[in-house]
Amino acid sequence: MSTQRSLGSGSEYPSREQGVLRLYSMRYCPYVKRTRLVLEHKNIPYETVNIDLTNKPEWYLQKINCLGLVPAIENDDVIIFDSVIINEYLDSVFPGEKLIQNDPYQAAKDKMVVEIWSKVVTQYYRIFYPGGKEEDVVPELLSALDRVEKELEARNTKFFGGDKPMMIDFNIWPHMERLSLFDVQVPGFKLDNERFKHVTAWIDKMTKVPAAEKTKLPLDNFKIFVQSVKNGKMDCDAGLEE
Ligand SMILES: N[C@@H](CCC(=O)N[C@@H](CS)C(=O)NCC(=O)O)C(=O)O
Repeated sequence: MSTQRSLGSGSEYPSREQGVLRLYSMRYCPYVKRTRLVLEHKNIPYETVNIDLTNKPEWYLQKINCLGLVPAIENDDVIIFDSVIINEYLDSVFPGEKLIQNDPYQAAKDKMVVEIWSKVVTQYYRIFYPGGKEEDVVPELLSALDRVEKELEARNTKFFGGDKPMMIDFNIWPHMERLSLFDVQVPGFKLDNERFKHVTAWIDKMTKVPAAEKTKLPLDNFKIFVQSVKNGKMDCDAGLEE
């Protein structure tokens, strides 16, 4: 089974079929999207159960993730939460080409770039939530992004991972996709493709990766979601028909 509308407090734990991997999600969560990208890219079949993060089901906190965050996955007796941990597990357990570099030093370098990227994400959230002032945040966000631009320039590759997208690309993409649509939050915002030459070229390439196309953020619904957050009451079902 797959739910669309999110489940909240008082709901029943949805019964499962053996052998079907379940993704616990919230339709607009960028961390969930990291895992969706890997599931899609590796062609791993899965079902989705959406969680109302404003009113979490008791069973979710008791059985799946005591921290109450999405994503989490459940596959028979396996329960894992946190996008990076889940993605590493999926990459090592499921067949197909590996998304994490074989060389431990290269794999560590990739994770360091995701760490550098996470400083951009921190600034992004300062403006995403009510009260964030763009004039304070945007300059800091852009200078954090300068460091990412430098990393990509130094690598001199099409994707962060090389000739094709790797785990590093999928772990960075969800928030970068939002940055490329940042004028939803900051009217008129556009990434300067001189200052961010390598990053903007990478964005162009990533939008054409099949897993990214398949999980593309639905812009109209995302706008409704952003507005609900700005109004102080996040609507996890934003854009769904009644
Ligand atoms: N480090 C976690 C972060 C996940 C996260 O922050 N998810 C948000 C939704 S985008 C969440 O579940 N928020 C619920 C809450 O904070 O209570 C990961 O990478 O999975």
